Amino acid sequence: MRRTRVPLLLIRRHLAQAHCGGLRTAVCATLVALCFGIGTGGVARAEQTQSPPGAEEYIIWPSDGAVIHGGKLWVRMGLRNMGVCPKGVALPNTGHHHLLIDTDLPALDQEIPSDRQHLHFGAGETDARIELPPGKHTLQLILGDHHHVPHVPPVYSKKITITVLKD
Ligand SMILES: [Cu+2]
Repeated sequence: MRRTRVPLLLIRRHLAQAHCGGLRTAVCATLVALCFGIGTGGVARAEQTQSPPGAEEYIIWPSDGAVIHGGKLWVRMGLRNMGVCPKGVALPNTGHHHLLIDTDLPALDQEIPSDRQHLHFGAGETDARIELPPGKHTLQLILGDHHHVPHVPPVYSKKITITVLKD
């Protein structure tokens, strides 16, 4: 199990399983796509999951430049032209959210780290309650596949900066 405890940051998570249900019929397509991928791509790429054209990951809330009083906030995670599925579910055009806090993008061809700066939402959550200490912080989202590896091409949001005020 790769999950790291994040007692300070993570208070509450919400599920969004509805996104996943309609995609189950596409399991056969996944297998076909994998077979084609292995035959046509390089080694590294063949093992990574493709993302569809137009896939877009974005932070709904907070907005860039937001000032948060007290440090507790909801992060709302948005995804266009793909679906959110729990970790381990290998359906086409799906993945799960990862929130990057005060860090740059991870390696795009490897499993996303799991620590206080790389939060995995492997149950398919699309929002999370976090708490940050006073100061400036950056937030960024990146989608990972069923193995927690970014897609090809990678699907990530803009990095935003927020300010937490102590009060
Ligand atoms: Cu993950």
